Formats: sequence, C-alpha cells, structure tokens
Amino acid sequence: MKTFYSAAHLKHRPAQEFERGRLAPAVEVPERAECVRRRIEERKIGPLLEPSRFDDDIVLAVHDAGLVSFLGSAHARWRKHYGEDAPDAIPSAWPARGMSARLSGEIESQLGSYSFDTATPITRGTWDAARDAANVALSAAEAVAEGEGSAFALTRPPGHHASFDVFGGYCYLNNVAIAAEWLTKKGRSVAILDVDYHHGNGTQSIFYDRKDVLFISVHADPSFAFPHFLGFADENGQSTGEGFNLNLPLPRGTDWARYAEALGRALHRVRDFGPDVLLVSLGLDTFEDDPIAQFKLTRPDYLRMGEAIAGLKLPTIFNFEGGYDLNGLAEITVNVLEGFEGR
Ligand code: 6XA
Ligand code: ZN
Repeated sequence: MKTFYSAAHLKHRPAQEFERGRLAPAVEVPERAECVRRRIEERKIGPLLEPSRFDDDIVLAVHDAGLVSFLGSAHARWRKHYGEDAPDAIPSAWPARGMSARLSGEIESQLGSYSFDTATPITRGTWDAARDAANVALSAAEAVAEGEGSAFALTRPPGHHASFDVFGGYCYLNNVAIAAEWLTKKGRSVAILDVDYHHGNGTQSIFYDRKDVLFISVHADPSFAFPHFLGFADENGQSTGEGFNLNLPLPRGTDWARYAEALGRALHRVRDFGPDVLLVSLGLDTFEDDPIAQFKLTRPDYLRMGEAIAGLKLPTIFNFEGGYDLNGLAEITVNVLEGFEGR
C-alpha cells in the first residue's frame, strides 16, 4: 500500500495544552507520525510518497474562507500582538451562547471565535503542517481515484474535529472531509468510517445534511468523553442527509468483544450504502495504553480491525487521526494496515 507523508508536519510542535484544569505537555507531538513512518519503512508496507500540491479551492469547498485565512496568518499576528518570543497561541475567551457578541477582527477575538477548545495551540509552523496534511489526504484520494486499491495518508496534524469554520481537538483542517469532498467532485460516492476513540464532530457537522457522503463513527460516549457536545446515538443526519449519519457510542472500558460488535454494525451500514470509496478516519487512541482515552483494545485487535475492514472489498483510504501511546502507536497502526492487506 502506498503511504503519503509530508515532513512539513515537523513544523507543528505544540509545547503545551490546557486541559483538566492544568497546563500539560502536548500529547499531539511530531514523534507520533515519525514512529509510524519508521515502522512503515521497516515493515516494507509500500513506497513512502510526498504529496502533490492541491489548490486552495478544494480546501475552501469544505472550510470557511475566514477560518482558512485566519489559520494562515494567526501566529504572525499573535507575535505582533504579544512579541516575537510569545508562546503558542491558545484562546482564552469565546463568544458564548446567551451573550451577545461583537467580532472585532482582532487576534484574540478571532482566536476565540474560530476555536472550540484550549488543547489546540497555533504555533509558528501550524499552518504549513495543516495545509500539507490536507495535501497528503488529497494525494491518497487521487491515488485511489486513479486505481490503487488502498492508500495510507499519514496526516498530521489530525483533522476530524475541525468543522466548516471552527478548529479544535488538535485539528485545524479536516483532512478526511477534504479528501471526501474531492472524491465526490470526481463523481465518487464516499463512506467515512471514523474509528478514533473520540467522535468526529467536525466531519459529522460538515456532511450532516448530505446523502452522498455517509458518516459513521464508533467512539467513546460523549456523555463522558471529548468532544462532549456531539456524537450521541440519536444524531442521524438532517434534511436530505437524514439517515446518512450513524453514531455508535460505547462505554468506558470497551474491549474488543464489545468494540467488534459495533464495528460489525458500522461495516454492515457501509455495505448497505455501497460507496465507491471508503475513507477510514484511523484514530489509534482506542488502545489500552493510550494516555488520554479509556478503551481496552490490545495490539492484535488492530490486525482484526484491518481484516474486518478489508472484508468490505472496497477501495479504501486510511487517514491517520489520534493515538498517543508512543510505545504502541507504530505497531498498532501498522497492524491495521497489515491486517487489511492480509499479511
Ligand atoms: C483534548 C482532547 C482532544 C482529543 C483529540 C483526539 N482534551 N481526537 O484525539 O481524536
Ligand atoms: Zn482521538
């Protein structure tokens, strides 16, 4: 399987994030993608390819132009405001529901109005990394559109929490949504299967009223897990998209037996829909040793996950999302790919 990878992700190196009432070292770090890249090379999964450059048009088909231009200039504006040595930009005030808000266009105002959490710092290199992650996802989509049976987009930063005009959850641009949109513009119907521990609230929002893109997510119940405000079982899609969104929330401590049941339902729905292409938002934070999550999947379970997805016999693109246990991450990621390939 071809892997698409861009070294631009190394420029995105957040130092800290604010959560659980304290500033903590960032967990969404460059080593995540680097350890996976090394293992892909060691295991000879296939060629490692640089992405092509895609025009902004396709990014702007998914995201608000204001968000895109903000992300491109935010850190320079932040430095102008707080000095060249300023730390990463983290918002600290938002235009909240129930209170009237005026958007001045100043940096703090825009930082708050385009974001939804305090865990997603904007660093000097964030834009270059995020924009090339979209190129990585698009290049994988292009490879599959041109006849590859599968591809792996080693996207970093991840994307599935980014919506039309809001970034957050370590995500800036929604890589998988951008790839899906590109494929639909090529006349392909698409299903997105999100297996990250966290619900893909950004992806769901982007396609919520569409029937040409089926979105399915198997994730930790938002009543106890991030992103907290979306991902409940009764969210089915709206207007023409009604019936084309399926959420399968699971409890704390979910192990493979329980997970496999939900995954089976998800795959059944994909089969019914019959897409031309399957996009997998491949988050690996369902792993038992993940530092920020509470599921119990083990290393061999990821081989089974890959095998189960392969059973659909669809052109498939794996898009890297979350997963933070640097001891197990490379192995479990590659297990999914090897399971899929039947190796
Ligand atoms: C912030 C947690 C962000 C979760 C990011 C993630 N406290 N999403 O892994 O899939
Ligand atoms: Zn996650």
